[in-house]
Amino acid sequence: MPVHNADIAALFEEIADRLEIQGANPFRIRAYRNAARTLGELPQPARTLMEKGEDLTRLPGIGDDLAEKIREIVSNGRCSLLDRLRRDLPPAVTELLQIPGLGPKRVKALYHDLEVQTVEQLYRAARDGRIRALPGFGEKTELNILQAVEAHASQTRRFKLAVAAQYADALAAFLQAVPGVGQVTLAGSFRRMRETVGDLDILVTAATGSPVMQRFTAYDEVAEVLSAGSTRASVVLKSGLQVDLRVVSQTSYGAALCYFTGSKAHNIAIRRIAQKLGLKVNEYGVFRGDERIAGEDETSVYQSVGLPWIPPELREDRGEIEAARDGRLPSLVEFADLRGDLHAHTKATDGHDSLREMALAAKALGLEYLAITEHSRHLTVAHGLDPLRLARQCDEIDRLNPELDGITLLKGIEVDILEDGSLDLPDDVLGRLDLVVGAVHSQFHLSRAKQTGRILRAMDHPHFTLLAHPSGRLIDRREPCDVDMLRIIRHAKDRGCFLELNAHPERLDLLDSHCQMAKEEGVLVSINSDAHSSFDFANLKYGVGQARRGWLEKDDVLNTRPLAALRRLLKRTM
Ligand code: DGT
Ligand code: CA
Ligand code: CA
Repeated sequence: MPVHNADIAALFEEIADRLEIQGANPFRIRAYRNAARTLGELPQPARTLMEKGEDLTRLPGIGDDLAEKIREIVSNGRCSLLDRLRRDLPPAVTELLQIPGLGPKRVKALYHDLEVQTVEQLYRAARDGRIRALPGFGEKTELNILQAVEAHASQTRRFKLAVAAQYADALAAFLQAVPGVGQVTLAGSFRRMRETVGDLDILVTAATGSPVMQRFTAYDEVAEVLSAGSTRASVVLKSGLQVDLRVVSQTSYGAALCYFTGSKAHNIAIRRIAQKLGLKVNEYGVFRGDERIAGEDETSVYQSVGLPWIPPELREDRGEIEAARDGRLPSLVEFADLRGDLHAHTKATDGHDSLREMALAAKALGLEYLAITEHSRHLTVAHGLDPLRLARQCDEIDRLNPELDGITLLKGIEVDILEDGSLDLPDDVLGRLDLVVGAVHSQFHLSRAKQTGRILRAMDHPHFTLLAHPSGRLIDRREPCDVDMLRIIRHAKDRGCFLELNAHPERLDLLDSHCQMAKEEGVLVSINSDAHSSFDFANLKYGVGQARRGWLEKDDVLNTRPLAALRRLLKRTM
């Protein structure tokens, strides 16, 4: 059975949850949570690393003990520690932790005093007024629980793109190997590179008699088959991710791909144009009366309504159809256009690899420069650099560069923007660097006026180059800061500085709509990995996806510039 990184992460999360309910040592709990994050965000499967003989303890937050647990999970699909913990408390109990307001202590009390094990039992206990009597709960808490359970039930879970990709890649490879299967294509929001996906939509072509449906529903990771017919089936994987599969004929492949790529709003807009032309568009083709006039490939479908092919990332009915009609479609940036990366960490702070290891990994991806931008001292949890340690790193980079072939390290810093808009390091220290990346890492809840003013003031510093993860949002975990992004972008324009599109799967920040705004205002965007280990450069592809959703072209992206041209642009601020 293929064990995905996301599955290992889920097991570690569950261990942490259970330890927390047991009241275990907080450091031990945090170690499992950190390990879960590391695994969840790791672009390469842990299994592949193991097979290549890589040392797992090189991963952030993974020591000998956790490495051993990863090996155990990958080999056996289970973890003996978790099995033991599950004997102490039934499996569903951890689900209760998902309810806002219920921490481990309360979950423990609900289980021991009321035998509440599931969300449903929790709902009934609250509705029947049995919870208010528990010590430390009360009537108000009971009401809050009731409301929280109702809100929880109406929430549909979405998967981060990078997490969905782990399941999608494995499943696509599995389907591709089924006898008689021709093409296998991921459609839906996954193909449009949305930052999260609700479910996977897979299209396959298959020869008559191909067992693709039987194999699909019998896939090892399927937890539940929702429906299964001769041309369509839906399943839920053990991870909770739903997958819809369609078998389509070669003649309607393009029409089906258009239809199931969506978005729904885009499809509706296309159908409206078709109607005006007296045509009917559906997932089987484009028809004039009974005659099929297009549908074998996507280009023929668009052509039949008088449009050029539109890249999937643009298909949101946000102006792409008008742009296509007027011949104004952007020529979107591609991964191969990237010449460098302007945001990365090493083990000098909270990263995991050395300068040389990071440089070689970036070079292996085809990059010609990499900026090292450690945290500054204010970020104590990351062991941020003070002026002395920064100076030492600069010396080290100067020594290392002549030894490196085909890649150049740039000297930078990810300096904290303090609450009043000042920077965490003095101007003369920043002046020695090739670039200064400024970042908000604290006080996320300032008022719109204060938060915006703070960032504008930071940009006024003579050496400020690039605003890191401009909205500060973490997908599913933290809302974007309340800022006036248009003002920030215009200020960047005035000051000659740039905005980052942070490609970390949890961030994907700049948001796509703000990419468009930056493009319109003429501010360049830098697609950066924010790599904390040599594996993380692989995340750049999700950053490119987000940039494409934001209509960015090669010339709109700072780090598509060759090094010499980049240096000229950086000079304006240094
Ligand atoms: P998701 O799964 O929520 O992340 O988003 P999508 O876009 O993948 O949506 P999904 O899986 O419900 O459907 C896949 C595609 O199928 C969708 O992008 C467009 C197409 N589709 C689904 N329902 C309809 C519909 O009622 N009308 C039209 N025109 N297209 C639809
Ligand atoms: Ca979908
Ligand atoms: Ca679907």
